[in-house]
Amino acid sequence: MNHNMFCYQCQEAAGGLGCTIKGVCGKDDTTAQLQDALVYAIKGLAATHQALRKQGKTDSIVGKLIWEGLFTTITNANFDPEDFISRIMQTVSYGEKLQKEHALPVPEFARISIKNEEDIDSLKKTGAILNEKDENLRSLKELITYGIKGIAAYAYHASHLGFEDDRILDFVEKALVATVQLQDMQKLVELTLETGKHGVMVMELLDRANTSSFGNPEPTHVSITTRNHPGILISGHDLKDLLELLEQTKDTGIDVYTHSEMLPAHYYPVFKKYPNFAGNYGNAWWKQTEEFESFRGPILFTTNCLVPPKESYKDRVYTTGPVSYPGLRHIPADVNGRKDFSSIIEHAKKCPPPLPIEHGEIIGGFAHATLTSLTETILDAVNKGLIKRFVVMAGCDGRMPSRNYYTQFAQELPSDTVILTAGCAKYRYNKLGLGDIHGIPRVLDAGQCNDSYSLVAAALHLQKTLGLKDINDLPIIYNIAWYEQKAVIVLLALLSLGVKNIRLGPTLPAFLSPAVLELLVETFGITAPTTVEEDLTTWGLAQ
Ligand code: SF4
Ligand code: SF3
Repeated sequence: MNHNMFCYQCQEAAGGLGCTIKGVCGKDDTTAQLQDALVYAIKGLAATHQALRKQGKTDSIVGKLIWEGLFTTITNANFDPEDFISRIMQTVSYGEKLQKEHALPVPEFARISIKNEEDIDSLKKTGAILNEKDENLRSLKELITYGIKGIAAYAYHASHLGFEDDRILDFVEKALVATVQLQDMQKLVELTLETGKHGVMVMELLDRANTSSFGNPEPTHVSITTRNHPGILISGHDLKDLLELLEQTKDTGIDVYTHSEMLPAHYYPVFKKYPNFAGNYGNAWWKQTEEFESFRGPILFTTNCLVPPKESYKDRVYTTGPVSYPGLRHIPADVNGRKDFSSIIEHAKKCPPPLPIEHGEIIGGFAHATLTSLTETILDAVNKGLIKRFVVMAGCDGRMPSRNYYTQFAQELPSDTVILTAGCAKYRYNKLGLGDIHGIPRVLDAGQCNDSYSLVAAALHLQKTLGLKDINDLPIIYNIAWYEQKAVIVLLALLSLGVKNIRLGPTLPAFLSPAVLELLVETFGITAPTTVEEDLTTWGLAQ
């Protein structure tokens, strides 16, 4: 079959198979093909850097090109064909320069050269996912590539804060090359687990970067009401961008609100110092087309998830970093990495204050430091039979109606269960008022999707404290929601830590071929959720 495009990297892949005409996310075929071309060019650069490493040298620009380049190809980050063309040119020419300067012997696939539009067209064809005809090899290669996109996003944030680990980059380069060269199922399976291990490493690195820059998250009540000044809404995951925005707005009379995955910023001590850090506005990413209209002020996207904007508020949306969309204004970093947000601030001054859509507050800030400090209280509650089970419901949210499952599941859990969450999945149940158990909230939010690692770190601590042999012996079950590729690396990280019997939904990834899925079911017990009643019964939680 001839396709204009083929993409099956996210949970909303058309028909549960793949988007072939236009993405459900709004990505058009040209952008999809350019993303494939960029990923392929990055694989070539990875091979080039591996050759340089063999000469005992490294190049500091390569990591930046790999991390940011792959990040732009994550679902809902970048919809801008012009931006992709310039990234492809930059990646290819940097590879060529290194190859020439160091006379590097690189594999044939890494000898890419772009002189005109035809060369870009031919790279689009070479990079097309369906070029790998064997569906199982393709499945594993894409599983690894998507996991690496997740690693790239987290490594990008860590390096933004000055934290890097060359072991992660070295592995990623090798794995990217393997996705082009390797045709061995068993080796690709091993590489998938290795990818998960490096997912744990990168999340640890980012955790260190965040906590040393902004302090340890602490239990915090976050306002979801609005104030009476003009505001700027900041979305995405980049905490450094937020810090710069707060610094630049602090004496301007402009309030700053968080949106979606930026909510957990309120839990960090450093951001709390800003009186104009007003609260959180709205819900998970997919509701933005309704909620941005009533915000009435400018909105800054630092990373995914951007939904193609409506005309009614398009002129108020700004992008930065890996995010770009045709017609939206982009704030670049200067040579020192600093960003000038004055144009957004001036824009905000001309806007009316946001209209409230909700009232009250929500609580979060239960990352590993807090959870670890609560170990005794938690164990006491477990021993007294007040808490019977912890349910990890971390991950992403999405617009499919089937995700109501998660709201219903949370609602119907018995009152002696505690939900551990991270990522935007929490918006399905964090405003239900599920109460607390002797002061321990029944929804413990650790933070962003990358902070899912925090939940596992806390689980490992509990395992050690209780002297249990296996992490699966803890009274913890996993009912995880996924959407984009950062969730893929979170999943692979959990698997590499030995977590079994994860339910992954609302539907399993389209990129898992039947044989690869069977392998995951046999080895790790991964299944899709069924119905709330059936799943609660299976877990012995039906009331
Ligand atoms: Fe389709 Fe998801 Fe790919 Fe967008 S990212 S084109 S929705 S599979
Ligand atoms: Fe959400 Fe886009 Fe994944 Fe970071 S913001 S969890 S979907």
